Amino acid sequence: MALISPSRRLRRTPFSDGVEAAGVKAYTVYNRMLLPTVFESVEADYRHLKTHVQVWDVAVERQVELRGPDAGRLMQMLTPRDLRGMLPGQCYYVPIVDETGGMLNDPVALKLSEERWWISIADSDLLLWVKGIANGYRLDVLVDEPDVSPLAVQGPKADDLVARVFGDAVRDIRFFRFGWFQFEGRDIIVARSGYSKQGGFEIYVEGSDLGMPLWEALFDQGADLQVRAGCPNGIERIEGGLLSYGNDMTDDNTPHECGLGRFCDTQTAIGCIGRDALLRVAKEGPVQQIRPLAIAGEAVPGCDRAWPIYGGGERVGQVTSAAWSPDFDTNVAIGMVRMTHWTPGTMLEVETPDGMRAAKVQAQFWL
Ligand code: THG
Repeated sequence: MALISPSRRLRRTPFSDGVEAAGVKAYTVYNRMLLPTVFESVEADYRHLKTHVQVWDVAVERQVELRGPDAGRLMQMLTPRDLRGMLPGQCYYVPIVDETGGMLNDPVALKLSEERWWISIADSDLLLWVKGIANGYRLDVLVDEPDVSPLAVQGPKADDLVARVFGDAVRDIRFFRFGWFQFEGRDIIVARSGYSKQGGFEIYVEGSDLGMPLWEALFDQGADLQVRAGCPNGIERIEGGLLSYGNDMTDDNTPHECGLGRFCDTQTAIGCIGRDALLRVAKEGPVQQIRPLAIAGEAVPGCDRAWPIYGGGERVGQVTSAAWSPDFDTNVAIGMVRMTHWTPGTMLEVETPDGMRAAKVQAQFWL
């Protein structure tokens, strides 16, 4: 592919200087911002992530802030996950749906207080939908995108590295919880979360001026831990079944089709805008659903368009993400598969750019 021309519309991040100095080799665009995809090579980055610790510029995970007396009510209007039991200091993975039950985004929501929430979004313009709802319903809430940029620290040595910078108390943060920690005299949110299955943290850097000082501190403190710049890894996230909005699902899919039914409490999520639509589709059950697939043969090329899936000569779905897995010695893939062919063990055929390949529906993801 040709190069992408830089411009002001394609936003840099507070960490871009560090990412460039670390020798980034490729970017994608996410929320109109630069997201690194390769440093050494996708396979070398994968091995390093699973062995050591990496610092990821995930500033593309923009925050939609809700602030005001109606913040909690607005948050519940956006998602079919029941938020009544959610406490300040918790993170929830929340499907966001429109009035048809279609997925608009699959963010992580942070409850800072009863009247203040951050929605840490995937790649779609959620801010516009949320502003529209807030204004259309005349809610008493401010909705905007604050100057907050997440920096992820992922990998088996993440606890050691983050403890050196923020203190040993970070070791006590539980999964999908966060606390406030000091850096250079400023209060910063540190959460135990991140877009890998290797463990680690996400640091919500508030104020772009803090970006490079924090980046430098992590690299200064992590030299003997073999810390490197990294990024969400295209192999590891498929092994782990972490979905990618815009790739693995779009607004044409319901949360149930995406396998996110466990994050929907459609009966009790009173106020959710897509609730009636989801109650209807949940009763019937989905007719297609995301499945892990192992694709036979040599390493497949990058999946930059949906690859048709066939079963008994008929089209029964599509592969939306795929990569060669060194650890599992097969191509790992995510596909949307029709009900008639989604049972684990079912043999299918996938039309890849390199020709037809055999594929097998897996019982679960690899990590
Ligand atoms: N962290 C934060 N913001 C994000 C992402 C993130 N915004 C964009 C994107 N990632 C949103 N999508 C996801 C997808 C999966 C997860 C988080 C965000 C995730 N899933 C875990 C899993 O499936 O194992 C845990 C879910 C749970 O049990 O609650 O972490 O990564 N800040």
